[in-house]
Amino acid sequence: MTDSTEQYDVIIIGSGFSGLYALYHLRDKMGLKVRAFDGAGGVGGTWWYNRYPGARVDAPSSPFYAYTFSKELVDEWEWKETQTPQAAVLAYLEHFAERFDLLKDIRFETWVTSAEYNEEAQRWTIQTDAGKTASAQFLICAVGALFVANMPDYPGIDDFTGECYHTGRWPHDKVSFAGKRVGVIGTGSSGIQSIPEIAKEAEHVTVFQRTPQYSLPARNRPLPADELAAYRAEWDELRMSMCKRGGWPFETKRRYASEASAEERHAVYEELWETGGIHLLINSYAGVMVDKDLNEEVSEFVRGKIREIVEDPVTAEKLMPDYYIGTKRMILDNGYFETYNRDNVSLVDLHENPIAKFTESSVHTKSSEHPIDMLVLATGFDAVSGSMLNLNPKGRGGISLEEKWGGRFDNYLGATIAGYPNLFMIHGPGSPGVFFTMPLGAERTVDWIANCISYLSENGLGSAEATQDAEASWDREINAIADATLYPETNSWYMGANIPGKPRQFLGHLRGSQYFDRLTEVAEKDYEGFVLEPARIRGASA
Ligand code: NA7
Repeated sequence: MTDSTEQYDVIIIGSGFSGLYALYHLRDKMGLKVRAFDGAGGVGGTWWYNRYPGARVDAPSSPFYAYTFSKELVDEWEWKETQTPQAAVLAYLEHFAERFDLLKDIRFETWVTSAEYNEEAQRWTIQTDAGKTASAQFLICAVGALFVANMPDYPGIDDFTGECYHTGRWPHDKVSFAGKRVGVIGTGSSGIQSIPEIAKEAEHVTVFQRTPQYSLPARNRPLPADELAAYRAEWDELRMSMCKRGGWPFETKRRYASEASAEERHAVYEELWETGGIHLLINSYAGVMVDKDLNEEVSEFVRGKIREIVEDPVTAEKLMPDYYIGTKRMILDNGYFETYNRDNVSLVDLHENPIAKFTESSVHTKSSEHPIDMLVLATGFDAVSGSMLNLNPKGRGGISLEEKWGGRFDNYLGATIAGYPNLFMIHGPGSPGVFFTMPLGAERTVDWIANCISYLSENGLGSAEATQDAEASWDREINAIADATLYPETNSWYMGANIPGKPRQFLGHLRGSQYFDRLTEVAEKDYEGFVLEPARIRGASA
């Protein structure tokens, strides 16, 4: 550490939903000295990067994918559609940052290149690619669950000389597809949202599909002013409901499949398909993610819909998913399956016809050549753990996270790691992050971190560090929840299965409401599962 080292109470990495709220809360509500860093050129996190055509929030509807803590903010922001488009989410976050005067405390276009814990000082020291060194008692990693792009490693892919874009790193300038032959690899949310938009403009779109997906109609529509007003009028109840229902604001129907005939169940599925959104999964019958027979019935219903929509039966069969619906991240679309009825869209099933290589201007599969002008990689992310490993902090004894997480992403409460005192993750492995409405989840996690920081300060403590025993019991706790469901049956990014060589481990906590109760319980038990060390240096505690 040098004299020029900037000193803070808290350093935050990232300025998406989580990082911005952390900066606001810790600085303005707690009076701490806080600095945030972000490699991006502006606020927004995932919404800054994912500018691909068709990018939208996909659950639950506006205005619930937004901050919930400030009624004034809820009242003043006008949401225009039920499924907010990327540009509108970004505009909202820019507004938030300006409204609360956050920009002056964020360093943009500044990557944190190292983060190291100093055991003596009980502080973190970070270095940036701008040559700055900064130190803080607490390090909050708001680095995003879906940030590190998964780049496929096909032979010759670097030889391709046409335009090439990953959906998670989309250019800021408008990309024109007009007159172009576009190849899209990947049919997750990003592929399924972007393919219909690209097809409207491109000369031809060839979709290279590794795994067929279930997708439900989003039924995006303008959000009428009176509907928004009704949400505002009942905001406190709706927020409470989100806290109780895993981030979902509305009452869900309590229906049991065993009490209905097959015809009655089918009628319910039809009604919820027409309603659109995620309703088919959460509002049909209890236990869809647990009961194999029920799940298979819902899965088959959706397969039937795909057969109905897609006119060419050969293409329809290639689009048929065969795993339990919902066990890969559920997708909401605006006309995805219908897109295959266009003359300018074709589908390559990579299971029967795998990609062999790329050349300057073509994709060669086992049995065909596809000349393309542009390649769109909708191939997803090294999800949840990848962004923490990208940061690769060094904890006690200089142990890097890469070493610690070589075989398993051990953590406590999805927010802390043994060996990494005073480091907090938001939406890390073991948290409900990607299973809960993320802005609300971020608020509640930050509130808990803030309370922990206050507790340390009030009690003359310098550090909090999870124990390895606490990590082991947390691992058992979250796996017991996941193992009681169908999620582990499927190769998904929830299981780390999309990245070659990544340890297989369920990467989240499936019961968000229960999770936040557990956080409260740990705090009420004076941070059970943590070793709390006295502050070594007078006044070191924030
Ligand atoms: P996803 O959901 O991980 O989807 C990535 C897609 O790319 C998926 O269809 C993958 O197939 C496919 N993929 C990945 N690697 C390859 C290679 N090497 N070859 C062919 N196909 C490949 O990422 P998204 O960006 O769509 O969505 C991420 C989240 O963002 C989403 O869940 C929402 O939360 C928002 P696979 O299914 O793995 O076989």
